[in-house]
Amino acid sequence: MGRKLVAGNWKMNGTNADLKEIEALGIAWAAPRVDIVICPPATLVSRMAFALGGQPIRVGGQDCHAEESGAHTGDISAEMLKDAGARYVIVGHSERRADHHETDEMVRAKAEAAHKAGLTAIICLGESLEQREAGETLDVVGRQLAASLPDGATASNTVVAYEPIWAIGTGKVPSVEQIAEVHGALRAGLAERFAGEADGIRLLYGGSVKPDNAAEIFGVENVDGALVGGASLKSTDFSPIVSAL
Ligand code: G2H
Repeated sequence: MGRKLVAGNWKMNGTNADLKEIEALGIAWAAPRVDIVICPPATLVSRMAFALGGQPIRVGGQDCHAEESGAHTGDISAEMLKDAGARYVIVGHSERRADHHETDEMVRAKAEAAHKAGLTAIICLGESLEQREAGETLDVVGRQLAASLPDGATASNTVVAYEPIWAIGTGKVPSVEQIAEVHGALRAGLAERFAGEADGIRLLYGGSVKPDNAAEIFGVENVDGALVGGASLKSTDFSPIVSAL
């Protein structure tokens, strides 16, 4: 198992003025034991990477196109993110899957593009409330894991984030038993396909992670960190989450 990882997903929030939140983080002390990534909107990737300078906090994109370049107005390629200073990119977030009709196949192609550019792909998956209530959770995430991860996934180029859609931005969090069940199934799924790499591919939990529930979530077996949305926007919320890991 590599080092634990906390990634902040700013979603469509943040302007230049918010870079002060990064400066205020004051979590360089956590760096020897925790990998820290912030994924701001694309407009801030370059500025944030520059602002972080030599600090051991990495910058990530929130999405990338599957192709390197071309006639895709409004899109950004993995190479462009790399060039702007990013080291990570989130792909397949449920908001992208819903708002932009992204399929597992598209997510897999984006993850392949990220790998080709030398970025680590944070591949998101998770069930809807209807699927959870129908008892389909393990089938759904198993299918997403199989179809969204490229064959070339390794411990260094891939992170998987389990984000139950019903827990995103709602304040609802699955029980530790529910998280343990899904993360255990994901680890087994990785072991079946990636053998020696499986233990090193980090499994993040995402969905309403806050300072007051982070320690409990991080105590669950097979949870290697978190993908944090709302609580990553303010240093006063994000710092205690990092310290809980
Ligand atoms: C889930 C998560 C971050 P939040 O989308 O990816 O957001 O922590 O606001 O639920």
